[in-house]
Amino acid sequence: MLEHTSYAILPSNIEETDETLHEAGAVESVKWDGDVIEGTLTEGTFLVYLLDEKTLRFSVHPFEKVSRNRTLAVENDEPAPGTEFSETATHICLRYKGMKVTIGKDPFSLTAERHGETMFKTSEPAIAFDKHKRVLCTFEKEFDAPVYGLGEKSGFINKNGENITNWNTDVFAPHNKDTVELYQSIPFAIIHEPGKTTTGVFLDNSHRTEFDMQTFRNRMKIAAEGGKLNTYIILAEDIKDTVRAYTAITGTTPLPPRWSLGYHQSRYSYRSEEEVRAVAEAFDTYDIPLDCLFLDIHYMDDYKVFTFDKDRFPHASGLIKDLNQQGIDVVPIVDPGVKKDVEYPVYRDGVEQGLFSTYIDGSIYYGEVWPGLSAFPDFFQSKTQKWWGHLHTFYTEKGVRGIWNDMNEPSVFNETKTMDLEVMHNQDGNLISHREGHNLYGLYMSKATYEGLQACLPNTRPFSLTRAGYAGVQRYSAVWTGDNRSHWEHLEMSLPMIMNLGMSGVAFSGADVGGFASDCSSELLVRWTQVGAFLPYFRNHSVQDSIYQEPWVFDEQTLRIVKKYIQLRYTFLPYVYTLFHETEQSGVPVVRSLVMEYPDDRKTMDISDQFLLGKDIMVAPLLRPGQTHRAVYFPEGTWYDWWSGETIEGGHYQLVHAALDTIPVFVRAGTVLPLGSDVRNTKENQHVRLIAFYDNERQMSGRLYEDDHISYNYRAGEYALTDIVVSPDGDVTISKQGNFESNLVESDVKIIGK
Ligand code: MIG
Repeated sequence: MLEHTSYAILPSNIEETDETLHEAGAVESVKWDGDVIEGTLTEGTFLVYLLDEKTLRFSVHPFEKVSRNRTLAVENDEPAPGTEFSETATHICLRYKGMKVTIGKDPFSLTAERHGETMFKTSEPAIAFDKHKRVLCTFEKEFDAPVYGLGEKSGFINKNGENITNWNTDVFAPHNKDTVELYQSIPFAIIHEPGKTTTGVFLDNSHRTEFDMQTFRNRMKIAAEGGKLNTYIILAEDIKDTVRAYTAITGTTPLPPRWSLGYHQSRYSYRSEEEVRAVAEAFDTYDIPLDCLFLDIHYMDDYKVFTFDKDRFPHASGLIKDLNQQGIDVVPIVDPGVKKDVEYPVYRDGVEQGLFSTYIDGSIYYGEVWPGLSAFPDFFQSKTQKWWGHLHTFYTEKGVRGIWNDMNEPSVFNETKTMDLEVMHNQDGNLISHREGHNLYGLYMSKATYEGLQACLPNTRPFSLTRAGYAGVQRYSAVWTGDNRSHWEHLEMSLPMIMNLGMSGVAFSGADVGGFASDCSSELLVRWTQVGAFLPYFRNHSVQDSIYQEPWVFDEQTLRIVKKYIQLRYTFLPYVYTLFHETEQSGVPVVRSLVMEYPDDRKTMDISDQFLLGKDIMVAPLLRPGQTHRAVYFPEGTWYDWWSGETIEGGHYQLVHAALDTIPVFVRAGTVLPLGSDVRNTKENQHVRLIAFYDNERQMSGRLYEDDHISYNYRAGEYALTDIVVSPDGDVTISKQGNFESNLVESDVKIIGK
C-alpha cells in the first residue's frame, strides 16, 4: 500500500484547498418569545436561550431557518422560565440567576458570564461557513488550558494541542495516537483553567465534527460538515460540575444489573456448546468467580442474527439454562447486518414492513458483512426499534438478560468502511442522509436493544454493551473500546480513554482485558487483569487465532495472581455498586481522572497513568514489562497503601514498589470502605463489612448502596442507602434510607492506622 510508504509525503501531495470562509455577519432582526431569542443574521438564522443558571443553548444555521430540533443525544433542554431579556441598539442580553449572556449585534458575537466572570466568548470569526455546508465557530481559549472529554480517543488524557474529529469507524488496526476516529463520537469538550474557570462545550451535530485545539494560539474551533451549529455551553464550578450539567442534558448511566459488574469472560469465539461448557467448568474447577460468558459470531447459523447454529449449538436453551443455574449469565453478540436471504424470516419481515435503510427512491441498501450481502435495519424509525426489540424474545426466553452490539458504526466491508452516504434514515417522518445520521446509527441501535430487552424482561434491568455510539449512549449501553491489541501500549492507552469517556458522560466502560488482537503474555495478562478489576466494566476477550488468555492458560503463578484480582473485584463490588448508584443520580463517573477530584492542582492536569475509583481509591498500575517500581503522584491529603497499611503524605511524587502480584492501590485517609465477602459470583449472597482508614483530623465516612441487584424496585423505594460515620474514637453512627434490608454487619468495623 503506497500510502504507508514515503510516497505518502511526496511534495506534490499537498492538496490545494478551496476553502473560502463566509462569515455570518450582523444580527438583522431579533424576536424574544419569553423563553427563546430567535433572530436572523446577514447569512443565516440563530437562536439562543438559557436552560438554567449554568447552561445556555446557542444554535446557528447558515442556510435554513434554525429550529429547536436536536439529536437523540439530548433528553432535557427546556428553557429556564423567568429568563430576563433586554436589548439596546448594539447588544442583546439574557439573564438568569448568576448567568448573563450578551450578544453583540455587529458583527454577531456571544459572551457568557457567571457571577461576573466571563467563561465563554466567541472570537473572530464567531460563526462562519463554506460552500460545502461546513459550519464553524471559534471562541477564546487560553493557550495552555487543558481539554478533556471528547469521548473514546487514543492518546493521553489532555487533548489540548490536538485536532480531534468524530466519525464512527471500525478500526481493527492500528489504534495509536494518529487514529483519531474510533467507534464512538462524543462531541463534548471540557476546557479547564486550573484555579480559574471550567467550561463545557457540547456540539450536538451528528455530521463529522471537529474540535481544533491545535491550529490557533488563543482560540479554539468547533466545526461540523453540515447542518446547524447546535451548541450547549456549560459554565461550571469545576470538571465534576460540568459533567453533572452535561448529563442533565444527555442523561446519566442507569444503574446496571449487578451481574454486569462482575467478571466476564469472552473469546472470538467459543465455537460450540462443548467449548462453552468446558470454559464454565474450568472456572468452577479453579474456583475463579465468574458472572458471564459471551457468545461471539460463531453461535449463529450462517451469521444470521436471532438464530443458533444447529450443529455447534444444538441445545442452546439447555446450555443457557444450565449456566444460569450455576449463576452464569450468557450474552450473545448481535450485529446490525441482516443476511439477504428470502427464506430467512428476519430479512423477509424487514423487507415486507419497510424496516431497512433505503435510498431515497425506496430501494434497500445492501452491504457486505459476516453473513455476506446484508440489509441494515433503519433503527431511526420507531417501528424498526420495536420490531428489533421484540425479536430479542428469541434470546430472552432462553434465559439471556444481556446483549452485545458490535459492528454498529455501522461497519461494512468496503472502501469507505461504512454505508453509502446517500442512504436515508427515517426519524419517523424526518428523512436524513447517512452523511448526517452515520454517527447516530449505533446510538439508535443501542436504544432499540435496551428498550427491547426492557420490554422482553419484565421489571428487569437489562445489560447492553455497544461498540459504536454518540453522545447520550450512556442511557442505553455500556461501552467497550473495541479492537485493542495485546500490547503494553494499549493497556496504557486504555486508562486515559476510559477516564475521558467518564468525563464525556459514559460511566460504564472498559477495554478488553488482556488485549483483543495479537498474543497476550502471562505478564501482560496479570498486569491487565489487575487494572480491569478496578475499571467500570471488566471483560477478558481475545480474537480467533490468537493465543487463548483465560486465567488458567499460562502457568500456576499467572493463574494464582489473576484469580486473586478477580476475587478482589468482588471484594470491592459493594463500593463499586455504590458508585454506580451515585453516577445514576449525578452523572459523576465511577472512574475519575485525578484532575476531576483535584481540579486546582496543576500537577494532576496531565496524569494519564493513574486513576481514581470514586473519590477514595487511587490506582497506579504497572504498565511496562519487567517493571516492579513506578513513580506515583499523591494528591494532597494522607493516603494508605491498601496492601501494607502504611501512610503516605500527599502533594508530591513517590517511588512505589510493586512485585508482579501487586498493583499499587491507595485509600484516602478518612474513608470508610464497604467490602464484600468472597463469592463465586454476584448471584450468591455477599456479606458486607466496613474498613475505616483513620484520619487524625476528621471523622471517617463512607456510603453503601444496596438493592435486589436486578429489578427496578429500587425506584419505588426498595433500596438501602447507608451512611456510615466513624469517630476517631471508633464510635460508629449509621443512618439508613430506603426500605431494603441491608447486608451490612454493623458491628464489624475495622479501623486501620489508629
Ligand atoms: O473483528 O465478532 O470488536 O470484539 O470479537 C470482527 C467478532 C468483528 C469485532 C469486535 C470483536 C469481536 C469481533 N468483531
